[in-house]
Amino acid sequence: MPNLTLYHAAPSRSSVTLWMLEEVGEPFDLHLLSLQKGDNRAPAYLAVNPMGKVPALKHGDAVVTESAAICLYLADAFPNANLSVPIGDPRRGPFLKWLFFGPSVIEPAILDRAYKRAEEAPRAALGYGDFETVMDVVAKAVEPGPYILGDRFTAADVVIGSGLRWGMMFKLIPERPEFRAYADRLAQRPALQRAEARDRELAG
Ligand SMILES: N[C@@H](CCC(=O)N[C@@H](CS)C(=O)NCC(=O)O)C(=O)O
Repeated sequence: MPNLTLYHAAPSRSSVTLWMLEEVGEPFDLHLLSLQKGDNRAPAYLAVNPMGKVPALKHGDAVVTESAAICLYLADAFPNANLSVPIGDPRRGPFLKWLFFGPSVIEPAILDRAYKRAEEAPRAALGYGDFETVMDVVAKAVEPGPYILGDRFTAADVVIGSGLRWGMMFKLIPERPEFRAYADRLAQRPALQRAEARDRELAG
């Protein structure tokens, strides 16, 4: 019996971690929740993630929440999948930077633009600064390719790639040629194709 369980709603932010699990290649169970039916607010699930949000991952007795944290956890827990950058390797710095950049910079920049605040916050107070700078920085990072750290695909691509794919799909970010080319490269990955097919099946 797999000792990995993903609490998942299809499709949602937990799809990021479904893709990551497919990249890792270890057997896992899916515990499907319906956000529409409010399964995520039921006491049994709040005992797993008191935030009432997906994803959550159980690995034995360990529970990990937050999609980027789950990606990093899996990358480190299963080194044979070669999706992490080990401590001591100088590329560990950029690897962590991009893992954190997804949820703490790209996502808030996109959502603040989509849902305007009553009062605009000063640039210096916003962790992401401003939307245009975020887009420029990410475009420059993914342009050389094929991946965000160069020739090695890592968990950071799952996080950053998912953000860009989602942003373009909902037209929340400009479809820059650098983003499109990077997303197209990622779309070639069999693990992403498997995760998408599974989500389609689950959502259908
Ligand atoms: N920071 C969290 C965000 C998770 C999140 O917002 N998940 C959404 C699905 S896309 C959710 O569970 N929404 C249900 C709700 O808040 O009621 C992460 O990246 O894992």
